[in-house]
Amino acid sequence: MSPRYACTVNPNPELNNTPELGMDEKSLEQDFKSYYGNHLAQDKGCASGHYLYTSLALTLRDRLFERMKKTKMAYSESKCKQAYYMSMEFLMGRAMGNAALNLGLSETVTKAMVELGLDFEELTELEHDAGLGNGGLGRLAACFIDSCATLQLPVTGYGIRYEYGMFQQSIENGNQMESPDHWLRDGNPWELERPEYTQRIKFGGHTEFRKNVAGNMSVHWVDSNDILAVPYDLPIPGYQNGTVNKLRLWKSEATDEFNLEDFNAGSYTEAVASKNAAENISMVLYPNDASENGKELRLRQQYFLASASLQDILNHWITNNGENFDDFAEKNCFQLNDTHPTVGVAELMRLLMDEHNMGWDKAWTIVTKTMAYTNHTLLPEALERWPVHMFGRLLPRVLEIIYEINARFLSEVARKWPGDKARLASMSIIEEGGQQQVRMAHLAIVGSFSVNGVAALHSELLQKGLFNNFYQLWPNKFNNKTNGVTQRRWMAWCNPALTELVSETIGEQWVTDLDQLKKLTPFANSTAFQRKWNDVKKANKTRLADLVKQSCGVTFDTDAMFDIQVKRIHEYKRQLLNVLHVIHLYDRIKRGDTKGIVKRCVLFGGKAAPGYAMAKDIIKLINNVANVVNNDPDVGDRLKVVFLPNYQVSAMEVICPAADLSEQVSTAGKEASGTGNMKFMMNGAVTIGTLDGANIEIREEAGDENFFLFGLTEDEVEKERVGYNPRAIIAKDRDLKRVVDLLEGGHFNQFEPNRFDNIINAFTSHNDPWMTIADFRSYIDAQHLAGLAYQDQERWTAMSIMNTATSGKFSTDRTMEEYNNEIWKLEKVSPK
Ligand code: 26W
Repeated sequence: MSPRYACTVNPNPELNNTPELGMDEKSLEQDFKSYYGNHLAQDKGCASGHYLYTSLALTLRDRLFERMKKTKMAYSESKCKQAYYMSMEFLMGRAMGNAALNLGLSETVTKAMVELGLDFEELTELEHDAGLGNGGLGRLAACFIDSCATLQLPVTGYGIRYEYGMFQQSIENGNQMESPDHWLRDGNPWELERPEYTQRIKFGGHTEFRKNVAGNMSVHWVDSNDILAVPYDLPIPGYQNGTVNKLRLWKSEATDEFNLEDFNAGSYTEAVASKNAAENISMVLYPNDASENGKELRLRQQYFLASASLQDILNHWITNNGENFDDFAEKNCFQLNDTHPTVGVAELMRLLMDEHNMGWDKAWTIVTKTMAYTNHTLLPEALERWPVHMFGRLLPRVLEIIYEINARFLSEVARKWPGDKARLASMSIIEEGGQQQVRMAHLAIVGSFSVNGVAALHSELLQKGLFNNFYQLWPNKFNNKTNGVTQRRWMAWCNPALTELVSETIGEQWVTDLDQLKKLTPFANSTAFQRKWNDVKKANKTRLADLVKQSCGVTFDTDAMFDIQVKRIHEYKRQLLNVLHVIHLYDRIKRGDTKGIVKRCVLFGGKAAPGYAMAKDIIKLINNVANVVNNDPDVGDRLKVVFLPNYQVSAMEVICPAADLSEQVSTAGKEASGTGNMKFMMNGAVTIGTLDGANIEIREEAGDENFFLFGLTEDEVEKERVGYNPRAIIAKDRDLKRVVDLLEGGHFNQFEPNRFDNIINAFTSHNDPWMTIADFRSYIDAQHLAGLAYQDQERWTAMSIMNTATSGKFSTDRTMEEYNNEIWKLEKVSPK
């Protein structure tokens, strides 16, 4: 407890008997008016949407915190085991619609707002997305904590309260422009600051070894520059079950004594200004997914998260148990979301040994019984490594501990494989040669009792490839947990029309038991049901078409097939392959070869890491191709192409209900899982995809006949690499040749000579890691089949229904049950 907020008076117990808040229309209306008129002091003047939105948010928030307190009480009274989801990213999106839905207030709020002359849906659209994540990994964390609350699992999220989230993207002359996302500018009504749980974090300085009177050695980390971590709590409501878990996000602040030296030297302003350095830590989310860049500030962020969260949990433990840690490992579990919070392995050792006087072996037992690691990528460029010299300068004591962990680990390896120097070097936590680096994935595996991948293929590849040595040493640590998404946000909230149709057909249980969707199977070929299904899809397509018109000025015909690829822009995801197909269609239409071509509206969306030049070139290419295609009268409405700017969670809520065809076209073996693929499937889109990530499991569930498969398998990709010759493939394929000729002839960059040379050089190179050209023919053929299937509306609708009906596996409710049964082993606790 921070001294600033120490209890100074004996509280009147009556204070804790807060009267229960009403859940009826009248109570909501009254509270809304009170927030609007009193708390926000609004009067007759202009009714700014901001105040209206805030009044409703505060009204709902009260009801969330009321339940959060009860949930916390239930956990502490039952003394249950708890798990902590540690993640540098929580891509929450908007909170209001989800809060109303999970509180069971959707209808009541809608009515109450009508009474006040307001529109609930309009109010929800005023909310700024909480974009505290890059993509899949961050959104997964958000879906996970939603499911944990719904399953009544005692799980807390720990993350960083970035002042600036994922950058805002706009498009100028076809190029991506970035601007800062100051999402907190208008305040965040969903958060509660808890300064009493402030933690102190050390950086820099050095270590000293001292002997105490008893002759025992102790280590002291001294002369450090400390900063403060102040927690902000966000309520995470379960679905209509009274449980509200919490997401605790840390903000960095300067300590008051920060730079006391400057202060004493008379540099008052400099001393105050140096607060900035401390506050920088939680200032901005790093916008790179899948490429580590070794920046010092990023390591500071990681340590800040790990240390603040672990101290918080230890303090809580000590409040209840004193300095007795005997049961700590039975009662606590940490799930590390990729290697980003992995410095926590060494930090927990440090806290237990240096701050709580524990010996190495006992501390190590606790660490290795409580830490579990999830890997989210096989791409070597995404595996985090930190230069040892930087690590040591920033976190001297933590580096010493890592060295000791490594020494003990390597002697275990040497016992198993005597004399195998090469293996020792490849498994070491410290990478030698050139500049020494700390390999965070190795630290995570050594320090954890569980290591999992995020889809069956991915987990298999981890064991066979990347982490094979570790798998040989500890086969039992390794397991798979196929990802999912929460159907509360990704169906019930974002697709109300489908929700109504599904619920009136099979009941409402699917909202908490997604396997129930199987019950739709018998309706797949019913004419009456198909008609209703198509009406829903049509209405959702109209909603998306409006958004496209408004943001891109392009008209989408809702009779056309909506063909959609939205995700981060990355070469391995092969937006380029999709563009080549678009150019192919354009070429055919121009030549009058339109047999079997279905009307298509192709939509792209996604952000490129600001430093990733090739990804930015791909955005430019999409826009240039779109420009040519959309303005060619010969093409007309046969083909439309747009790049929708600023793709984010709230945009996906409009996009996925409207999709007909879901593009999941990564090079096999490269996409760990994918989760957008699951959102599309749930909402009745049919996938065109490779045998990669969770696509494999999607196809297994949906059946081959409801999935458009193409491309090399992971094995084949690796074989084809040898002697790969894209130019030879191009020369032999007339369609492909014409596409490449158009590109090389500058057809899409008439006034920008050589603009796409880098792209052309990349996909025609013998060394193209993504093998785009190798999959072209097979992709074009699959696209053709998809087009034919779409023309047979009855067949297509049946496929669409079957995709939704078989999407049950891809609920994070299932994923969380598996994490819990096989890793966390928590008991479910419901509040009174
Ligand atoms: C060091 C920078 C950095 C940042 C983020 C490296 C790597 C990442 C993540 C691992 C990138 C990511 O979001 N991975 C995605 O995780 C999803 C959830 O498991 C998977 O569905 C995606 O396939 C995977 O790309």
